[in-house]
Amino acid sequence: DDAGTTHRLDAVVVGAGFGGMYAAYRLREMGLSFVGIEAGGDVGGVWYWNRYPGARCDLMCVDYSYSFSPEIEQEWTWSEQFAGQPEILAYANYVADRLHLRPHFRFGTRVTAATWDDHRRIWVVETDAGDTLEARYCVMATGPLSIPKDPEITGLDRFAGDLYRAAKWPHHEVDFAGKRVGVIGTGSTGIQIVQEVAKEAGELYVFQRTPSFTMPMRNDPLDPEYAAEIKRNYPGLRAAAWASNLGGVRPSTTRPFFSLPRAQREQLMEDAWKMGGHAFLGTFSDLLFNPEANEQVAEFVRGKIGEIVEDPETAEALKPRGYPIFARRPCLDTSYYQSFNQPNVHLVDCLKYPIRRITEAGIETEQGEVALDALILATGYDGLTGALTAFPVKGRHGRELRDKWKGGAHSWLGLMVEGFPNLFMICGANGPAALANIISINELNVDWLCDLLRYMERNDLATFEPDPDAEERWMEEVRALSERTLMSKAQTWYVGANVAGKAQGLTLFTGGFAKYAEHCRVAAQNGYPDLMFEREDAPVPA
Ligand code: NA7
Repeated sequence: DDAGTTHRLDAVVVGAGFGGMYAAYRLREMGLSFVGIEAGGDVGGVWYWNRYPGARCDLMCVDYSYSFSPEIEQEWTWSEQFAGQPEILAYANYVADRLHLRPHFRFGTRVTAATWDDHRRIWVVETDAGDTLEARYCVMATGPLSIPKDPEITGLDRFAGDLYRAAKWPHHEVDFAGKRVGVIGTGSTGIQIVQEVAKEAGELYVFQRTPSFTMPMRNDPLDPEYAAEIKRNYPGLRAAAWASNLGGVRPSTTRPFFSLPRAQREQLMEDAWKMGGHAFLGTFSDLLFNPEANEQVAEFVRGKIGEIVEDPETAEALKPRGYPIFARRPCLDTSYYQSFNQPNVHLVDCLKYPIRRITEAGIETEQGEVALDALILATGYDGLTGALTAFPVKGRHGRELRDKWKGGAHSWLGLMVEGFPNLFMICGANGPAALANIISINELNVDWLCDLLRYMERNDLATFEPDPDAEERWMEEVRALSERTLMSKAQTWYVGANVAGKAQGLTLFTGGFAKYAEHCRVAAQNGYPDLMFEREDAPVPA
């Protein structure tokens, strides 16, 4: 296709992360014509952008990999239990090469507008390259964490040293040896950066506002024998993952915290700490529901922080208080707390000494100025909705998605939106995105879409759209479930707290992956009763 040309496609796919890549593969298999648009220079999504030192997935690669291709499962060998960014990106590249996905995408191109044309029943998608694409369907594989957010601190543009954003990391080696480096942000990203850059930097200053809980990852290399065992057993591992709450093979349990006496609980917590990974969530069933159980586990982890960190004042400042453990994304680290025992690593407690401004020379807090040669921003994302509110998405009668979502993300199954016909979201904001294995969600959503498209073809249907009542019912289900969890009791990107002016509240489906998959399956039965269809030959709406 030449840039600028306009001809009717079956679909436009936005994004070439793991969702968009899989969508491209399946749509091609169905014989549909489509074009993919990707802002990054290549495939990989977040793994293309997040090249910061220490970037790693906190899901094990037995989960964080495609399950649809037995060939790729056998051909690709992971080197570690939890893979690092370079290996995940290499995997994305391998898949793209193996399945010849790259020719479908226009890289380095950003969508600037997507508009539904009521009369022609097509999406008109415009890009910053000046292309206009017309397609029957628009598939948004835009990711829940793709719009990075700078901190709202005055003077950011004045800093004279080297400024790095975790989510837009340069493609060349960055040398911090001997340098005075600052990191703002102590979420999953900041924690991974700190433990890595601490090994190298002359002085490392960690600007911490809200401390996170982090647990030992206990990552292991995969020896060839175990890698072979995994390959032999993929079918069973995948089946277990797809039947689980998290869309992965992590342990789960029905045992509530107070079903055991104190000594036994303590022992299980010690075991979970030793086991590492997300073992805690598989040890007790009610940690996200029972505040008293939650607090006891939080206190256990605070105790561990106190044991690891030698300086009592630093240890105290690193201990999270005032929100439930696991209500923020639980981080997994390799040596985060240990880093603070190094003489070159300094914690700056921004709850005690808030940041006033960024200066030419560094960061000024209420305690004074810290001079820096380099500053790293690990300040998070406009999560879940950011990518689809970053440009105008216009549905019927010119109605904009960002207006519809003023009060928070609102959709049917996180898949589609009333008033926006033939728009399909992969890993949308009202599904289990961010709370379950995103690769499982991607596969589930894309497969579901393909079944729907086949159904439409068989029945001469031109458009789909959720019934407004069905959408309302889904959001009611989401709300009812979320009221029962402690997840909304922390100020996080899950609830929109990190973006000024954003609607607050938990719009994610917290019922777990397996239940979500069941909802999707049921929704597809008996001719999709929750969807409204227009026939190919129906009169165009006035
Ligand atoms: P997060 O988890 O949103 O963390 C962002 C961090 O940046 C968090 O510690 C914030 O503190 C901090 N932040 C943001 N703005 C400021 C200002 N102005 N001053 C000081 N500190 C600030 O993003 P991540 O990238 O770490 O992780 C996102 C997801 O990626 C993660 O959940 C995993 O799913 C993978 P705050 O909490 O607002 O006090």
